[in-house]
Amino acid sequence: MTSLNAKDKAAVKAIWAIVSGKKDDIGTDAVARMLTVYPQTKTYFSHWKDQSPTSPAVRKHGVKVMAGVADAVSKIDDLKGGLSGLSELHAFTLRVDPANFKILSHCILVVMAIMFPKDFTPEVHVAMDKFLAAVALALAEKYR
Ligand code: HNI
Repeated sequence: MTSLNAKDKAAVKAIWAIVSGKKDDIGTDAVARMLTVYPQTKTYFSHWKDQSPTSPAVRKHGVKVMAGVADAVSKIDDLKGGLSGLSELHAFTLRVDPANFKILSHCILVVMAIMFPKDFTPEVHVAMDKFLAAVALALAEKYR
């Protein structure tokens, strides 16, 4: 994976300043899309009463995930160190297959593009794609 350069980091921080006020909505829609488009991801949420896209559980989880992304933006210079606790949780407690990180990242990108069409330039797209890939890599760090 190509690592984030200074330009990418600046672009991520700039777009995050624009979208962060809507992060709960982005997360909700991204998780709803993940469960709809990639139904195999539902296996991790079998304990929810309601897995439908409009369920409160989906919003609750979308909010959690984007709080994690916000935290990652603040730790952009040391994602592996900064996200090690969250990586341990996903690896050992939740046992989430890391392939799913890529799936959710894709859904987050799609939702950002829909909600912020003017701001989601190709440069922003590249920077966010690289950032989310770096987050996914950091989250997968503790799996072995
Ligand atoms: Ni994830 C819990 C962040 C991807 C399944 N996840 C969390 C929490 C954060 C979080 C934060 C709450 C931790 C806590 O309670 O201390 N998750 C992230 C981030 C990504 C991600 C930043 C990727 C960008 N998680 C995924 C994926 C799946 C996933 C792709 C499965 C498809 N996560 C979970 C599950 C939980 C969870 C399951 C426990 C939540 C619950 O309530 O069941």
